[in-house]
Amino acid sequence: MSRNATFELTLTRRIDAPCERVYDAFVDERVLARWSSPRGMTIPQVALDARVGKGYRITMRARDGIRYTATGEYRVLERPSRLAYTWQWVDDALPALETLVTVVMTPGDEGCELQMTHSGFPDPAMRDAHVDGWNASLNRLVEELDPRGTAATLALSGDPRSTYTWTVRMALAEKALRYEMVQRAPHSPEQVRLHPFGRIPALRDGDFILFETSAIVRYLDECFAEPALIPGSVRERARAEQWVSAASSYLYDAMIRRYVLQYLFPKGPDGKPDETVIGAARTDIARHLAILDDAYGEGDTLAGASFSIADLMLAPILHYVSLAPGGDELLAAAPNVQRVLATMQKRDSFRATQPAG
Ligand SMILES: N[C@@H](CCC(=O)N[C@@H](CS)C(=O)NCC(=O)O)C(=O)O
Repeated sequence: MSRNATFELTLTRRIDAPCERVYDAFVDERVLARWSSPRGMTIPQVALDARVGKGYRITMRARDGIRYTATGEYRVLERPSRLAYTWQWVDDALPALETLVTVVMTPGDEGCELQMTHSGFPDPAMRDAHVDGWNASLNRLVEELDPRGTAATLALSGDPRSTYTWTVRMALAEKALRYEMVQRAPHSPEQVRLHPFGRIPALRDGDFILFETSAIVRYLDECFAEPALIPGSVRERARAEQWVSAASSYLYDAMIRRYVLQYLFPKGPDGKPDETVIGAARTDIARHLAILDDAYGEGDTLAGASFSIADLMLAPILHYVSLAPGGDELLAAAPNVQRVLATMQKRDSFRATQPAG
């Protein structure tokens, strides 16, 4: 390590597990292979000999197939409180500089306090380039060891009745992810702290906060591989994006804002639903449903052969239309949409997330 290599990063995690298990997760090949890369990457190879002076080799593989390999030598192995090992990337794309990882584990009231320091970076930029990767890997470590699983890092803020929140909840259910549902009203001060525009939902993953339903579903899809909710081919991916955009820009506006919400929160004369607004919305909805009816044809999905983000956006919107006064009549004129909605309503992810009442 060079004498100028003075920059370091320190991250901490409280893990609901004994320090022995946390320590072992760093030196057990099989466990290390489950967490030692950011989500969305696989770990095709882990080999190690956990003795001072001996070493390890970890290969990570990104979705685009590019492999990144780190190797190093163990310097300190004091179970269950401390370990230190050198870290060096062996790929051309990354700096082959030797750095040092030190992990200190301290028993706390609720499990183990972990402090990880990665030191020896020659400049702040190189140090900063490692922060996201470590944060994401430590999130996986927490999931690996904490009985609450991903609930330890994933929290969705919103209202289960909102169509956008429901879409994200369906995505989480499709991927069988555990998470904490935090009930928040739009524009509440707590929500504005996560989502500067005040809308719902927003996702928190550890210290990473994300808003906009489509971005959240894409993030979940990249982080948690199966089942894929974003189609694999270029054209199908573009098609999915087309329908996500149409759902947000046109369908939500007519079907939810100007129709369903007019009944739930009437703003017309005498506190009644505004029939003028509803009449105009129904005209647009009939047109929109005809477009969707054509797009679905005899199929059950909008982009490619599998259920995707596009269908996830539509499921709650169409369901609410079916519940609104006169909604059945609108849907009856679009038999393909009616059939697709019935299929969606039978999905486990739909049933598991259907708002109460
Ligand atoms: N573009 C946002 C839209 C989210 C949104 O509009 N959510 C509704 C609830 S379904 C909301 O927060 N409405 C409050 C408002 O319109 O001020 C997304 O994709 O997440």
